[in-house]
Amino acid sequence: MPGTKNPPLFIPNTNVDSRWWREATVYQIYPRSFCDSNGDGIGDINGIISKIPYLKNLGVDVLWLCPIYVSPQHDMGYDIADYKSINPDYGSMEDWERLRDEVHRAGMKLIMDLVVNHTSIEHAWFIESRSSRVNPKRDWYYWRPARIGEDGERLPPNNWRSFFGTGSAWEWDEGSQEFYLRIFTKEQPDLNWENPEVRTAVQDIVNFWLEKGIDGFRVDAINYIGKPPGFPDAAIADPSTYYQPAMHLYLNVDAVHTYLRELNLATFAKYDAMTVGETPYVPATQMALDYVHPSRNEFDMIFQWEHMDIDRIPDTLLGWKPWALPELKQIFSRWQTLMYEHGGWNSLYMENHDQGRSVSRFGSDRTPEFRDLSAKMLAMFLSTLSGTLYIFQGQELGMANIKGWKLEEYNDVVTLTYIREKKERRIRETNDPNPDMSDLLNDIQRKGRDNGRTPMPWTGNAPHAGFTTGTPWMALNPDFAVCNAAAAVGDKTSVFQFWKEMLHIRSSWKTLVYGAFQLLAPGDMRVFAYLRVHPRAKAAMVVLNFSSERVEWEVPEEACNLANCHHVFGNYNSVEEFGACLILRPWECRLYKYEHLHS
Ligand code: TEU
Ligand code: CA
Repeated sequence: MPGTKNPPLFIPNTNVDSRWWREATVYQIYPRSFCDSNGDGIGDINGIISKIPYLKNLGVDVLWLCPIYVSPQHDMGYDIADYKSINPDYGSMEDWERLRDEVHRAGMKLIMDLVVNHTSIEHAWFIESRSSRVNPKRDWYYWRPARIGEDGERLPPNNWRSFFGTGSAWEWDEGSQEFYLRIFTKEQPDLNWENPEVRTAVQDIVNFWLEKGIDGFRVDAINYIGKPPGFPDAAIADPSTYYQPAMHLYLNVDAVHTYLRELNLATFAKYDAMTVGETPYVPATQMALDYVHPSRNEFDMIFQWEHMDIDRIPDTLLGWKPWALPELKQIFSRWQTLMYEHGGWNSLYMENHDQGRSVSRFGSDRTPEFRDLSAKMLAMFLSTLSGTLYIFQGQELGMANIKGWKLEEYNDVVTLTYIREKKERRIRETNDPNPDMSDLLNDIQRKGRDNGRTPMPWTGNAPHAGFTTGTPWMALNPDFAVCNAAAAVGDKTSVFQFWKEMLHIRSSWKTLVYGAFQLLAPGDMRVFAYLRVHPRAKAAMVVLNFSSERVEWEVPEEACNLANCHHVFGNYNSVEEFGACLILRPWECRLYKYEHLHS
């Protein structure tokens, strides 16, 4: 190691193999809001096909479609009524096959969303199941008799709270006089995975799509599929209500791993498919490795949630709380290190259809200039970490959260539930039938799921930003005149072009995808900086100013001693010579390369 007195920084992990998805960048499409081809106001498959050149130009490798199956859309397609048919809103199976072929012809892959913790209440399985207590499919879902309270009143089988609010996780069925479990909305009954017939039916769906030539799955809410034996009551954490948070009881139970291995061996393992499991409430410990370690045969990677929950008040749906940069650094450092040291694999994301826009949460949307700079800074952040990279539609434009909507304009079921429950409580407490609720806007503007779901702004000078020639199913983010794809593609200095360049740099620099991660200056409140080191490729240093201020940053000794450090890319034009102290401008990001340093 020339030019340094330090010992090797890392013992490199030689365990990971070279599967195609490791170096891939996945682009997540929310089909309803992507591109409408026939003027009905709803994005569709043909619209996606028309944008393949745009996606190819950006440089992504895999497209992930949020659910496009038949669904009554109580939770926007995450309530599936028929897993093997396309919702007519989006097109036909022939359209989908054409999409698959066009994506493959363009040299990209296609993955789909698999939602099997629950079905829709309109799924044939559930219709049968609820039809009578002796129906052969009764046991495909969780049915339980009522519990009788002290005053003879009918109570749900236990005190679990729904994940989507503060009410019960159980729903009473008048017809068959029992409760069914539904962790999410009442239109999303949980499947009973204890029943082997259910597991076989799920395997059949997965193989159906793999046989059709898809390249993998994002698997929804998958750590919810095992339920604790006996459905014990949750301890009382919130004395103000009967229903209690019960995630610690129903998430990550042992049986989940048995079911996942069985599923994997019967399906994914037989194809060269990639899998990413969505798993809220999994910490960076052995628990995470249990899902992703290659020796486990469960998933290739998971979506961990710790950074997404950093600004959420625990046990609230959308309650916002301030966060500090050192905490974010620790979260990423833990995940990067855990996977590197144990041969697991990370997924890298800061946005999806359930989240506010990253530039508004982790950067700044206060001025157009800051938005632009901080969106680029966040792009450099994500694309210089180890793992498979995910970009959510619009993130490549630096789209920000919606400003200026009134409470009544929000659509999403989580937001509506949040408002309704707060309102009911306020009415009870104040006796005012029409209490002022406008204070909730602060939380919703920051964390509401609608922020990620507004239609894609394709151009600044057509009605509805060129998303549709009709009436869009959901209003657009009002800022589309300044933030749209046509403007971004045509401007060399845009966020889009910055992403494109970062993906290009990443694709030819193994250190960024595979290297070890070493956090620098962990306590610094404004600068997030780290080294990336690989045994056979050049090392990198990334320096990110997570603030609107000018910062004089002393380069820590372990990064200073390394030889021949030079600037590769950043979001400002001119950058001073590398030295012991760097002057960082607001939201500045810099990527450095060490010419002679391997580990
Ligand atoms: O999300 C799972 C999940 O845990 C979410 O409930 C998340 O915590 C919430 O959206 C935060 O506001 C998946 C899907 O991504 C989501 O769109 C679905 O609503 C949910 O599953 C139910 O299928
Ligand atoms: Ca349409």
